[in-house]
Amino acid sequence: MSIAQERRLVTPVPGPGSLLRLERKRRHVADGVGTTLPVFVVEAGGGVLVDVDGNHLIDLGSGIAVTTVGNAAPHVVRRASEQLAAFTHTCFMITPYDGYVDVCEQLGELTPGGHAKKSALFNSGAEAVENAVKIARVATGRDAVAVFDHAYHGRTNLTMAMTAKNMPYKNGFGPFAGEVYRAPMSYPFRDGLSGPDAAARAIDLLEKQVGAANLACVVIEPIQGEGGFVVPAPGFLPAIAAWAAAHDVVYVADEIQSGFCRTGDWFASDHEGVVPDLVATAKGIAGGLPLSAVTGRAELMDRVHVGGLGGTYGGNPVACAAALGAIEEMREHHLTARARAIGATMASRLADLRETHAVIGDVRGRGAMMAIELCAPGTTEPDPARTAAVAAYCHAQGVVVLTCGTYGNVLRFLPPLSIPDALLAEGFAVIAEAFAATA
Ligand code: PLZ
Repeated sequence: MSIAQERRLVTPVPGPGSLLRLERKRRHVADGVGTTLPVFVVEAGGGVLVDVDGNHLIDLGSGIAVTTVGNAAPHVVRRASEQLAAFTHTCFMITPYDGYVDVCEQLGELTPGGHAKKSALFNSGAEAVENAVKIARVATGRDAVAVFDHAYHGRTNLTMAMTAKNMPYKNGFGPFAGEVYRAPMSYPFRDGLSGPDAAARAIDLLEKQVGAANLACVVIEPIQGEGGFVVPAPGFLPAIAAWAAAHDVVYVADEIQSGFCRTGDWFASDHEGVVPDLVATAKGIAGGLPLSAVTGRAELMDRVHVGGLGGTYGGNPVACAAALGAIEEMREHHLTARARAIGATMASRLADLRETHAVIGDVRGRGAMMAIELCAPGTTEPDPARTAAVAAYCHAQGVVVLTCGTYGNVLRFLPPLSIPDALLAEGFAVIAEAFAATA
């Protein structure tokens, strides 16, 4: 690893070089494209981001759960570079190439369930979700789509409709796609319901307000991402999946944020042995290159007419090569086990922190996808101000943490699985400091 794996601040964060560039950004980049921490990055790897001023920051965000195998991971760089030099694009729909088929073969092996599977590749997570809905609609001949409270599925027109939170994702951007229905999610910290009881509540709403016979699919994040790292109570996902199967409703797992070793299994659905009909993946799949996929039961995938799925860039050869490199990293470095180890460390640090800071109402997550929810002590009343203050302190001290949640009161931790233990420990020491300093 050529980048020193240490936190090193040589200027304030952001430093003068970043501030100059931020001014340029203001002139040339649309204001609608926001920035969490405006340090301009020149290099990254292991658990470190290096900025233009020479600051070394600890990365606890992985570019929103993307660089799971680490930034510029060796197998990703090697395979993508070789592919870049060979050819950059043909369009798989015009003249195909092996990399695309190789990725689909890997997806069939790695996603939950031993049944015959096929895949189609796209560019972004939102595109994968849209295509899963298209497939489910054709296969069932039905229109309606069920989603959940706090869900996040993307920023395109259909996926905005499927996303729950108005600001910043939807405000003013309507009208939205129709036939999208929202059911209550299992949110143990807020509803106190068991998994089966929360599932019964959701199913009752769908049956009374939509009707199972009208539903093409239910789309659910097995652990919610942007919505607050909500982990449904045990039994919730299996009950929803069983109900969907009983009514020929396609069960779609959106594993875009939770997939590819992040939670300590290949996919979050694996934890409870749920076998989705369709799985949408993206983010961690290709170590940072844009690639996404829908993988599912072969007979379901093949219901779509020839030419019905595609796009100019979907399954770009360089992105596919990167995905094969990322999967090689995951297998070679046993990254599911690494995610569990990182998760155990983070869970114990966060549990300690909760002992001293009553503002931490809940510690949750799985593997290297952990979060804390901040509330007025002893209540579920969100404290977004304290959340923002803790995040700002961490950023100023060179630790990249992200917030999320419907109420903006969740701090989430998504380190690259290539982060050294010492750096992870230092990151959490800074987080502890941040709680003390903002008390
Ligand atoms: N489904 C579960 O987490 C992307 C969004 C960041 P795209 N989450 C990060 C932002 O503010 O735009 C996401 C997700 C889940 C779908 C998506 C959408 O994936 O690749 O951003 O389209």
